[in-house]
Formats: sequence, structure tokens, C-alpha cells
Amino acid sequence: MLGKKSTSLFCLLLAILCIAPYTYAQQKPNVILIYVDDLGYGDLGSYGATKISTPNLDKLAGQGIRFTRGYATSATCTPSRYALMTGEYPWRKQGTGVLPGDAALVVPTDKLTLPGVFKKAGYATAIVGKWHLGLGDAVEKNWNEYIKPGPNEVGFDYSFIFPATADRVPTVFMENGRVVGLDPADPIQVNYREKIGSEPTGRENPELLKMKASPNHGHDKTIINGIGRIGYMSGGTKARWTDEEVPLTFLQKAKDFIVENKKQPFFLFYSLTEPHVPRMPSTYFKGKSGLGYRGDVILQMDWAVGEIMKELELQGLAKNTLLIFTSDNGPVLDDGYEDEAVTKRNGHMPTGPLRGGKYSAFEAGTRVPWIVSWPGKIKPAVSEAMVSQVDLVASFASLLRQPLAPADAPDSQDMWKALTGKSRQGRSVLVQHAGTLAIVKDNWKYIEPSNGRAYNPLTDIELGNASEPQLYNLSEDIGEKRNLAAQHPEKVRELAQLLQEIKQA
Ligand code: NG6
Ligand code: CA
Repeated sequence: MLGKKSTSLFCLLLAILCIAPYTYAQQKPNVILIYVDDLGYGDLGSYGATKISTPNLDKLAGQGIRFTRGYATSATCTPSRYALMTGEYPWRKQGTGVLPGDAALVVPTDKLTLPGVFKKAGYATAIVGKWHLGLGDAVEKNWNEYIKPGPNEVGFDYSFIFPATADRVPTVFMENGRVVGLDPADPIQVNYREKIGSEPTGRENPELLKMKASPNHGHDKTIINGIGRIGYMSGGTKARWTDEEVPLTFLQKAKDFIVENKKQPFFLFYSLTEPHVPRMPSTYFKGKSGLGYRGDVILQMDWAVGEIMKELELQGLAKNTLLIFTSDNGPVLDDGYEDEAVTKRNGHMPTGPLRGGKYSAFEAGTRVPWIVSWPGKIKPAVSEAMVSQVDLVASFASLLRQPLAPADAPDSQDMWKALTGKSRQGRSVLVQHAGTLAIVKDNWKYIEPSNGRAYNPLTDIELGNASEPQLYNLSEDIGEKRNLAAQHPEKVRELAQLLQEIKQA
């Protein structure tokens, strides 16, 4: 016979056994957003690339959902990142274009942000990688002190970043608002208007370069690690990064954060620099792709994603970690350095079947690879649901039951069901931004007339600008070859008006 004590113990055990699977199922997933820089729709094997091999990302796509209509909001970096962070279309806010390396922070500190959603829900939050959203409250700032506001003031508990792009000064890492490895006896100065210090520049001393800048691009200022940059810097010699090591450093910091936070839900924004210029792979990857350094750094990026996946397995976190992989804008081959991306292209199509590229209002500007994997929860699929990076704020707010105030994330739509494959229904309307705006509705795309130039010979990219309205039927003409505006004036009117309404909303 069971005594009173053992009966209650038995009941307790039974209760634990019954609740355990429930709590496991209810456990909040870790979320890792892997955000790469300038990767095109056609750059991965799972998106049709045949000249380059991306086995880790193909595995991720095979175990998760591969979106064929996943978008960045914009065809360049800063505006896409602004939208990702705030849930607001960047063209609503002045000053969110590609920022110099000394710009002030453009993300508001008084509004809900993507990491803020996670933080409110009790997550540990971190960014590791490229930032490019400005730092401090003014251009003038002291790089030798704590700089705020920055990532730590807009929702990240931990930050290990570089300030802008790999081709912009200052070429240093910053951890929680301070330059890493700075020698106080060798202070850093940064200037984007005029030369400071006595260090050689790409323009004055091209013989010192290990990678030449393409003619007429802007990468001819201070030379760092044999590469001319945009902007001038002096000092901070010991703190400067070596390009070949940047991705390895970010990878290690990302892994450290995962390991240190494995006992609690975490959100990691892992923001890789590949394949943005200057492409300078680690020695192991140099020459590996046969497509020049652009191909090599794509292999390196794929390898890093594989390392993250392995780490999650090792820590027992793979099942309950949701991974999103996407790119901040479309691809470009020549973005200012002679790195053989063009000459060794070997038939590779970074844009896949799409027209345009980075900077373009055509599809290749903003339609990017987009993979969501959550092995414990999501079944493998290919989804045609239209999703945008601006939707992540509302989608995660929905998952984590965090209410949004009316002023928060005004353009963000809850796509949680589409992102996890529970629905095939994505957005019905999306605004695309490349300076010029375009709108997509039910596979019809309208590009507003503009007097911007149609083609940039420096990057060899069609920018999608025309003085006439453009209308494409993306379901029949994904390559935007046939402008149907003259045949469908009523569609043009409808979409132009809808765009106008959204602009004024
Ligand atoms: C452009 C740079 C380009 C790249 C881009 C930003 C020139 C001529 N071109 O101004 O190299 O840095 O800005 O790229 O300087 S992004 O992906 O961060 O938006
Ligand atoms: Ca970019």
C-alpha cells in the first residue's frame, strides 16, 4: 500500500511527466538571423547556381523553407538594415541612404526594434558583424571613448561589430561601444571630408596596394592592409583589422555568444560581410572557387554557416533554434576593386533569372535568397509566399506575444505563419526601394517613372529607371523583359495610386 507521502510524490512525478513535453514544446526558440551582404538570388546552389558550391546553405534550405519571393526592402545596405531593425520602410525617413563610416545612428532609440522585441520577451540579444546604421548622436565623435547611442542602446545586450562597411574607415572592431584593442597612445581619427594624418592613400600611392581599386570608384583614400578605403583615418594602428581575419573573428564571437547563452533563449543577429567588397578571403579559401575572390568568399560564408549549424548540434540546440538566412540587397560584380569577379565569372549568374542587381529597381536589387529553418518545428518546403525583411518585427512580436504600439513598426506585417510554413499566403502588396520606388501586387510590378539614369557603366548594372512608367507581369516574365504599361493603362493607374496611398500613409 502506498503511504500518503509516497502518493503525493507519485502524483508530483506524474504531473512533471505530463507537463515536461508540454513545456518543451512551449519553450521559446532561439533565433539566429544570418544576414549577408550583397548576396544575389542566383548565388546559392539551392537557388540554381551551378558554378559555385554552397553545401551548408543547401542543407539548410533542404531542411527548412526556401522562399522564392523573399525581399530586402532596398537595393542597398543601410536602408534595408534600417527597415529590418524598425519595421518601417526606410524611404519614409530622411538620411537612411548608404551611410559614411562616421555617420550618427539612424535607428531611433525610443521605438521598438527587432532586438527590442526579443529583449522584452526575456531573450539575451546580440549583434555580431557588420552594423552600418551609424554610431553616436553626431558625425563628430571621439573614437577613443565609449560611443553611444549604438547597437547597445537600440536593443542589443551585446555587440561586436564593425561600424560601417568593409571598404569604409574606421577599419576596426567595436565591442559594446568601444574600439577593440585600442592603444590610448595612438588615438584614432576619422574624416570623410579631407585627408588627415600622413598615411598613404590609394590615389597617391597606388603602388602600395595589394588589390587595385577600379578606376573612378571611391576606394582610393587611406590604405589599410594594402587596400584603399572610402574615407580617411589615422592612428589606431594596432586596432585595425586584417581583412583575411574578419569573418573568422565574427564567427568565433557568434559561437561564443551561442555557448554562453545556451541555457536561455537568445536572439543573435549574425551579420556577415561576405560577399561585399573588398573581397579578401582567408588564405584557406583563396583560389578555391575558381571564380575569383567573390566566389571564394561565398565559399567562406557557406562554411561559416556550416560552423554555426555544427555548433548548435554540439550544444544540443539545433532542434529548437530557428535560423533565418537572407541578404541585405542584391549582387554586384564590380563594386570598386579589381578582384577578378568579372574576369573569372565563368558563366556564374549571381542574379539567377532576375534583371538588374544591387542598386536596381529591377527584381535583382531586392529579391534575395531567404531560408528559414527550425528543425524541431518546420517541415521542408519551397514557398512562393511574398515576405519582406520589414516584416520580421511584427512576425516575431506575434510569436512572442509582444504587443506593438501604433507608432511601432508601421510597415511590418505579421508573416509568422508564412515564415514557418503554416500558410502559403504572404504579403499581397510590397514596396521596393532603390531610390526609385516600385510596387508589387499579385505578381504585377509597377516601377514609378524617374529621371535617374537607366544604367551604371561602373558597376555594369541596369538600375531600372525610366522616364516612362514600367509594368511587368512577374508570373510570366520574371526577368522583366516586357514593359506592359501601354497595354494595361488601368493596371498602371491602380498601382500608381496604391503606391501613392502607401507613401502618404
Ligand atoms: C558605394 C560604394 C560601394 C559600396 C556601397 C555600399 C563607391 C563608388 N561605391 O558608394 O563600393 O561600398 O556604397 O554598399 O564608393 S552597401 O552594401 O553597404 O550598401
Ligand atoms: Ca549590402
